[in-house]
Amino acid sequence: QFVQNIVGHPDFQAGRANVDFIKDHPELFKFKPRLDRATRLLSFVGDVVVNGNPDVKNNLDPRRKPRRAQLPAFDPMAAPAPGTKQKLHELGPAGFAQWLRAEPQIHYTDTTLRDAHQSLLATRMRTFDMLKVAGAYAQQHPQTFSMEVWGGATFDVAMRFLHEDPWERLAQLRAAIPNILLQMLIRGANGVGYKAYPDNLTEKFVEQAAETGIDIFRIFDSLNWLKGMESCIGFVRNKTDRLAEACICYTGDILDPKRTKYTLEYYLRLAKQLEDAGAHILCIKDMAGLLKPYAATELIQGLRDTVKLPIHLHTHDTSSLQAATYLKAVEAGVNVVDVAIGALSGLTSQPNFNSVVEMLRGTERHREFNQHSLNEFSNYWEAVREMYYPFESGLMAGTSEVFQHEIPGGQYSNLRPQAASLGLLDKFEEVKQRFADVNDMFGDIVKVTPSSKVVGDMALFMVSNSLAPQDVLEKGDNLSFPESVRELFRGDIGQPEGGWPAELQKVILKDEKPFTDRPNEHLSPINFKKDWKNFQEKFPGGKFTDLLSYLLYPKVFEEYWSHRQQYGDVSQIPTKVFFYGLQPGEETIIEIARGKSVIVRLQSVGPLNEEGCRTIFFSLNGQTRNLEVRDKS
Ligand code: 3PY
Ligand code: ZN
Repeated sequence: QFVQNIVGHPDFQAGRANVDFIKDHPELFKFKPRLDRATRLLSFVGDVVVNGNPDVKNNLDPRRKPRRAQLPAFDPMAAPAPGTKQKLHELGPAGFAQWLRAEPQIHYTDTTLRDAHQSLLATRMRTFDMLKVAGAYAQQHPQTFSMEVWGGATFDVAMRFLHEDPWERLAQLRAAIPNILLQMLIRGANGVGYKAYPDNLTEKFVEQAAETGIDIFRIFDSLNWLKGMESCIGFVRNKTDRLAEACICYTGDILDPKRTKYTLEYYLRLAKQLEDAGAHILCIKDMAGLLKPYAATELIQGLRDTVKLPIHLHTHDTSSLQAATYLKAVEAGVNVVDVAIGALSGLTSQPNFNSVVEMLRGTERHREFNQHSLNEFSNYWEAVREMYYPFESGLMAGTSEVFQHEIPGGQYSNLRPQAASLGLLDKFEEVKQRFADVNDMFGDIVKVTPSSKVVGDMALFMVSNSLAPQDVLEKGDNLSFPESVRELFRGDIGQPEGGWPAELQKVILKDEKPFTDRPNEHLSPINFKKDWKNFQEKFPGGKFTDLLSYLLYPKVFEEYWSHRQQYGDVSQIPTKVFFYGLQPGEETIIEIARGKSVIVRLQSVGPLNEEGCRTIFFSLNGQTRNLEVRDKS
């Protein structure tokens, strides 16, 4: 604290600190008393009790009474059986890829802890609910190929809304799941962000993610631009002993003769380039769920003939057809498919793990799973999901509309609240239509984060300003387009197949010059030595992984950090209490440190006092504690 007081002092920062600096400033010795861990967590709970959790408070439904989730059966004393993690260690990445390609039975990736909740619940699943069952899952289902647990939007959402450290989440999951490969989604040169980052930052990020627990890096580019993926594939191959899984993002429809841009030949060519760039595994990333069953047959047969890599299929079940796609893909020789546990599957999430296993039972490619246990996990997640109701997307049934609008599953659950925040919820149908129009205007591009976000931004911009597609070109000179649209057309996130439509590009960029080389070439590399030193001064006690979070998301990290200083590690608070607080007389247990729990009971909330605060009476392990909480209403 003393050092903090010194370096934070304006005179010190302005270089006006002479030998008498400490003597002249007695206030440097004034320390804010550091609250103990339990009190800091209590003050968070107290704040939610008085003011609500800002992330849900405008979306509450008092009729909802989330149930207590029942944990699946497992033996806490038994070690999990060895799985793919040990196999990778034994064979090394190249040997592992060869082994996988030759596997006769189908493999499954469980996406429950990443894409499923990103696509259904706006990425809000907390580490708390994951850790409750992670160890049990590792023990009960060690034959799972991999678990997607990290990356994509989870990285920033963990800090931004859940006030959690994403690196700690990963480390904790790694410790709980020592036997199954853990995988992440990385947006190539855009890392886990929405823009290009200096290459040496992505390189450090990859190294650190591998060290913390990632085994498979699923790498994609939001425009299928090879240059956006090559360096990341190289970092995984050359700087780690983990697996580089490179993606072809699937868009359009290879069976539709009118769609001539993204043909079977296009995908096969890209797959070969990814193999040549060093990928160990090839992923078909069908982010919107557009790969229809008979198209899957053609694509997977074509890929098996074109590359020697194992093939991993990812889809979203938005249309509710994708189990049929998996059936055809399995028949055509796909090696791994992505599924989510029953209660977090379907709609904009992945197909249902429990049901897909049953679909293949009795066939040659079936892999045995304990269905009773899978259903226990599903029941657990069903009860947990009830606590996240404010984040549900509102999509009630599968929709074939997705074949028109092509909105990715992971974006759908976010686009609605984005539209709502602009007062456009009643015009959501129009937003979806504009999404499709914008895709046409942009030249039919691959739409996945971050390119899909830009298409969404443009669609919302057009609906807000009552603009039809022809208006954009006609009135474009007088329009000021969203910043993300200008960045896209400038080349900030890469180049699309066939380039940008020139006329629209001119209207959007006006006099600004676009570039066509790698956006990363325009960025100075990070000076880690200098930045680490500055970081430690600004955030004393911060870890190296915190520096990476800061470099990727400076503002989000700063807010996360100050929350952490004020309240401690809130990931320990049970989800119901985290979002909804406690009612007078209600009790909860919080594990404040490994093996050390406290029982917290809310006794009463006092009236508003003259300072605008309320006194809250808690009992902590039976002893009364009162706290002053500012009422922000
Ligand atoms: C992400 O990048 O977050 C995605 O899930 C893309 O599908
Ligand atoms: Zn996805």
